Amino acid sequence: MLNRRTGWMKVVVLCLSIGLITSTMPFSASSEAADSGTTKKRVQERKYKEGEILVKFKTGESVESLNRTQVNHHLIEKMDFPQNQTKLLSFNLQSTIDQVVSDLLGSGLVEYAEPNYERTFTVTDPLYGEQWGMENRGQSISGINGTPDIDIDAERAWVQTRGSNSVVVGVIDSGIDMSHPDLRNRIWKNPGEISGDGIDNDRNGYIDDVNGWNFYDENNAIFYSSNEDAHGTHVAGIIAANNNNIGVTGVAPNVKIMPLKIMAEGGYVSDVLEAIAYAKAKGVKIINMSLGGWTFSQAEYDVIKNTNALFVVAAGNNSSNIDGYFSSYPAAYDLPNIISVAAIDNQGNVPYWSNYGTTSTDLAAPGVNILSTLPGNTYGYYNGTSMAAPYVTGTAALLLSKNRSASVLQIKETLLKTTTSVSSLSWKVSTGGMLNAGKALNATMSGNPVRSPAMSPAQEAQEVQEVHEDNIMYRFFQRFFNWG
Ligand SMILES: [Ca+2]
Ligand SMILES: [Ca+2]
Ligand SMILES: [Ca+2]
Ligand SMILES: [Ca+2]
Repeated sequence: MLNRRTGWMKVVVLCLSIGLITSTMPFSASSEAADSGTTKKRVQERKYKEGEILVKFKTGESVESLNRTQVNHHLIEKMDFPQNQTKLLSFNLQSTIDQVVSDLLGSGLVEYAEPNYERTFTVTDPLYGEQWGMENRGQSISGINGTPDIDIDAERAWVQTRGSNSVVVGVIDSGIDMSHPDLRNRIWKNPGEISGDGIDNDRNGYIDDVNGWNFYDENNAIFYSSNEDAHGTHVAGIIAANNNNIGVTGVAPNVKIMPLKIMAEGGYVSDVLEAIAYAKAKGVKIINMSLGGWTFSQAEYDVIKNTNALFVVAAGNNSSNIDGYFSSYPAAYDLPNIISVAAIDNQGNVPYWSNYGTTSTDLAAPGVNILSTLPGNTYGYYNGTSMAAPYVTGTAALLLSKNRSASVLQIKETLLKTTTSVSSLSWKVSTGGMLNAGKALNATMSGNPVRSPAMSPAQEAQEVQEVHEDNIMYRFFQRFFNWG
């Protein structure tokens, strides 16, 4: 097994510093599901629309028949549902819902009266309470109490969409355990390829590439071993794990993942180039790259520049300001179709190992104690900017699902303009904020995201100059006060 790759002569060495894994604790879904105290608390909460009540009047009765009760609570008919003889009434906010309900029932004129209860997206995955990055209610994760609302507001996003089956996200990474119950049906299927006939049916140069390709070994085996392919399996689950009754849920649980395996412990730029070309030929618009190295590659830069896709890239885990000499690529390439992602923990702190840079990183996303899928039907917590990037990728996929005609730059702009400001990020990432999927999915996309044509060349020059001065100021502060 050790020798299975001898004979591989690859020239360009990409120094990979992927997925800093400080605590990997695979466990089975059933053993951990029971002790989540937060779930119980949520069930007990009664959420309803303030100042509204649903009422069914007895035959012949109406709001007017209520006389004093109507006046006391200022009851007004808001909506009528004649098919089940029910009305939605509004009432004076000085009255409590319990008073209004009891007065209505006491009148003897109604069959029932109840609050206008809230209905939200139902998350039935038993480990969902551990996924603080989605909704942080202050729950304890690996013994660390979270800060409420340091999260991506996933549930607000899911009200808009959970993603579309026809949106495909490329995952350039290690392999993916496609047989994991939480990833089953989430893996892209090549519509032009017939499985196992030894023929390249869609003539893209790859024989029997039914679910993507393994560029590392040059075959169609997306999964090789639990060790080798844990990283890609974890990343895939953060993006698109099924919203079912098992395990975790992904940010975009209805989209499809295209596995593009380019590495085991490490990989090479040559395979990155091949993987991007493959995804591009299939029309993939969003590509996750939870990988990097400190060497600038002109070839990698050019292929990303010439591909009309959004590349969501991990900033890296070297504790570096990647605006400077010790950088990380592809995160630090100055290209409009790259989003570079730093990590944040469940208390809103940037972990010491996360790379950053107000020019070269855009935003932060949850990257500490992130629970996701692992090979062999298990789950585990990983740390790393490798885990943060897929949160952004999943959100980009939701945006594309909601608006299929959105351009790459519109998606990027929407993600960046809707971040939540977090104080620890103000000198770390260009937006000074963390991903907020809820805000992103509820924002309107602008028509021309690149630059308003109304801006004159002089105004543009001014803007460039201001950005330049900001950077100089930042470097000044950094040098003299040793910030960051
Ligand atoms: Ca929240
Ligand atoms: Ca083929
Ligand atoms: Ca075939
Ligand atoms: Ca699940």
